[in-house]
Amino acid sequence: MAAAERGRGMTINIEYVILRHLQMELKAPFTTSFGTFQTKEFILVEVVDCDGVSGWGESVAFSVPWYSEETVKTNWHMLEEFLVPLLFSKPLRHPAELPERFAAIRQNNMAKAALEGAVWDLYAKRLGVPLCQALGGTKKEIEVGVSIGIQPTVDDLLQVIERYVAQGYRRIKVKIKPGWDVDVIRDVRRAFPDVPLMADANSAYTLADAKRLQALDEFGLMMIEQPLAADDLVDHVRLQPLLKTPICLDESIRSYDDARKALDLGSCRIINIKIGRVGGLWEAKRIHDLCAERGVPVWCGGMLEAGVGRAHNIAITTLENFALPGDTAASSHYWERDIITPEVEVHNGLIRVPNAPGIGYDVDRRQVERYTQFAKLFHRAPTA
Ligand code: OSB
Ligand code: MG
Repeated sequence: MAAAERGRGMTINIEYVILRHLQMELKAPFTTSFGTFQTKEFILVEVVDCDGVSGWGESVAFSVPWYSEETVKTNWHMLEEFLVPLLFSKPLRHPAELPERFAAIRQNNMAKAALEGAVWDLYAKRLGVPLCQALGGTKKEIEVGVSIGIQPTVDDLLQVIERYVAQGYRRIKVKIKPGWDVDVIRDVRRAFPDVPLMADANSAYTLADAKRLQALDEFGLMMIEQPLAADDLVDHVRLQPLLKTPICLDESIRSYDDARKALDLGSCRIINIKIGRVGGLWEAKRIHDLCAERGVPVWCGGMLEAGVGRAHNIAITTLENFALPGDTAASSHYWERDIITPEVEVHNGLIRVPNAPGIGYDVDRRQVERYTQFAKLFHRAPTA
């Protein structure tokens, strides 16, 4: 692509990095099989170049290591002690150089992705192109669904679904766990016979529950997400042939190689790509390309992101093989007031992809300041 070619000759001269620790209240508590989120704490990364241009990234790690082992504090530690120093360690010409540089540090994918994402935003802004274009995305609008947490009662759940169906979301994802599964999905199906529907177990089951999971087959779910252990590829191979419903993996896929192994083994038929979980936009794109080659559809997962993370999700979803609606709901689904302007809006289940350079949304510094609890600036060491 012309823009990418033009980018080859340039250097990215990052002068300093600011890490901010933000805290925002969700509009409503969000409950999964592993716990409830009400307050979201996260790290916002700002990289600033020699001309004062800023790039933005957002860490999707939560305060508690429920979803994965990373937390806000471990991310801060990794960024401060290792990743920011690696970023400054030698000249950088292209953000795609970062995964190799960060490979010196094992795992800690969400910390890596937050910094890599900020550099991608800066890079695209310097090129004067939208981030989606810098990544090779083509869609002008993306289809989105919504992920609905476990509710106090089935009636509550049906009411919430009603609201989102009325808003036009392209599919409904319901969280399940043992005891909140077959009966609940049956009631949802009865109330909404035609809605594209899926269930996310967040690894709440084992192979011993195969019968229970088979009982979900009759409801025509698009997929069941991560039924078994968060680090498993092998038990899922045994489960998939027992089910008609396609298995989609979320937690288990942390890299291109995980995706390759899962597809080779037959652990899943669909992959949920989360930029943070796989270590950044470049790895996300590689997994997307692999799945495209293999005829396996992907979609973009969510981590209850604020606006910056949401904007990155929108950009990656413009790649062609993000063929199924993702979890990138509107800002107003989560927040009274987001940290970007305009906020992410969903009309008729579609998000119009912004075409301003970089992430395409302005970071609202007043809101960022309002939510920031503390911050730290890291300057590139002066060169001799
Ligand atoms: O498994 O996809 C998940 C939220 C927190 C942790 C894990 C998951 C989720 C969601 C919500 O499903 C997606 C979103 O709306 O951001
Ligand atoms: Mg999931």
